[in-house]
Amino acid sequence: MRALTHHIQLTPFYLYHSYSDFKIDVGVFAVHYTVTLDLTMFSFFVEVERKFLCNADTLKKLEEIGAVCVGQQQIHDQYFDTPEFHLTLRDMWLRKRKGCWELKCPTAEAQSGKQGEAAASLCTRYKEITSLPEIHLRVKEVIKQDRESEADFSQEDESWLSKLDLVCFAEFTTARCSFTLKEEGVQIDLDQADFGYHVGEIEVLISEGGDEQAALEKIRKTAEKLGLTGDQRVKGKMDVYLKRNHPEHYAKLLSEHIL
Ligand code: V4E
Repeated sequence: MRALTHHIQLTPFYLYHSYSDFKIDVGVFAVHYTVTLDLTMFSFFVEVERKFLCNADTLKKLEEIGAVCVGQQQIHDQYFDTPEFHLTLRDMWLRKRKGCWELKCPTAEAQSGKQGEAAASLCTRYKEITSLPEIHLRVKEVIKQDRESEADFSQEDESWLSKLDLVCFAEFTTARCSFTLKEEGVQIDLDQADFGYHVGEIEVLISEGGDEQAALEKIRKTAEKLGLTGDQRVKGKMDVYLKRNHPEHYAKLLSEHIL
């Protein structure tokens, strides 16, 4: 995820981590000290997003409202879960994208079931975590494996996956065109998945605890400019992929109101 990835990956903190006792050993140049680690110490970005259906007019509309194309890319995603769906049944989405690990988790507000006004209910909010040690900690917490799962957390070493019984359940490639609006912080992506689904998303990134109302308002205004009139949430790529390829997994997520 664009700015987010860079921000977190450039944080010069993680020289060595040990999670077995929830301690982190931070060695920065000549200084060495140990601090107690818990999840409240991490700060995250939250992606507020509204998906929409694209049609023949979408590109023209984007041009009319002054959206600027900032790039095109092919995105190959692999999603992982246990055979019992420990992660996805908690609305946690672990994926490998461009060789990097990402975990999307619901925000505290989403978990408490708080519903907003109609426009807000068309949007999703997910924390995006890109630090592999943080991802491992959260995944391990959910899977609650008895087995020890220490790993060296390099992007290349994937032994932690099998230790946590994680397998790839979805894999697809998306052709994405990204646009920005003058209004700062709004990105619009037009996605064409290789299994034939075309979907757009209006997205604003905020820091955790940031101004969600402002983000929702930017999304509402952008949707209005694009002439989006639907009052139903639009399905994401995973929804369509699972329905077609893994109907049992899909049915389970539907029955638990995850999708
Ligand atoms: C959060 C989530 C999933 C993970 C993928 O999220 P998504 O926003 O679809 O990813 P992508 O690649 O389109 O965007 P990027 O991350 O690059 O910005 S799969 C299912 N969910 C939950 C979910 C949901 N319940 N409803 C909607 C409308 N979207 C996602």
